[in-house]
Parts: sequence; structure tokens; C-alpha cells
Amino acid sequence: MNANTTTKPRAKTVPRLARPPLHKVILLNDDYTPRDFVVRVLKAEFRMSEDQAHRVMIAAHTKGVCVVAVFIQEIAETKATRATEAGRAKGYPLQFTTEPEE
Ligand code: TYC
Repeated sequence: MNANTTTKPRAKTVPRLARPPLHKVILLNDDYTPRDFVVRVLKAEFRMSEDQAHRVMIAAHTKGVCVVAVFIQEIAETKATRATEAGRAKGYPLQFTTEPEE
């Protein structure tokens, strides 16, 4: 850097506009879908590890529902629909729903 070079001060904070509201994807328990199938769908559609997917499946199984992840509305709805459809394609009543995060 020579003596004539000036450095422009950099802003420390990037001003942010309002963040888009997030929506939860919720997994519902049922009595028929095999546990390993639920785990497989969670891994495929939500990119979870075996461990994470197993934990979420067990939580839904024992409590009735479990929040899988949060996304902007369009992504949440697309993923919930695809995951529900994966169960339906095999004749299972597996259900994923969405709701806005408070
Ligand atoms: N309750 C199912 C069974 O016992 C397994 C299951 C778990 C299904 C979680 C859905 O969201 C679910 N085979």
C-alpha cells in the first residue's frame, strides 16, 4: 500500500430488511407407518442424519407431533407435501403439516 492510498471505512453492520416469516414443518404420529419408513423420509426430504431422523421419529411417536424444521412458507409447504406424498405412494397415512412460527 503506498502513502496515497486511502482506505474506505467499512460499515460494521449490514442493514437488514424484515426477514420473511418462518413456517414449521410438523410430523404427526400415526399407528400404521413403519418407523424405518418415517426415518427414511426424514433423511431424504429434510437431509437429516440417521441419528437426527430417528430422534424426530421417536419424538413424534411418543408425543404425537414433532417439529421437523423451519423454512420460509413456500419451502415448508413443498417439503411437507412431498414427504406426505412419499408415504401416500406406499399406502401409509404418514402426515406432515405446516404452521407459521409465532
Ligand atoms: N407410530 C408408528 C408405529 O408405531 C411409527 C411412527 C412414528 C409413525 C412417527 C409416524 O410420525 C410418525 N409404527
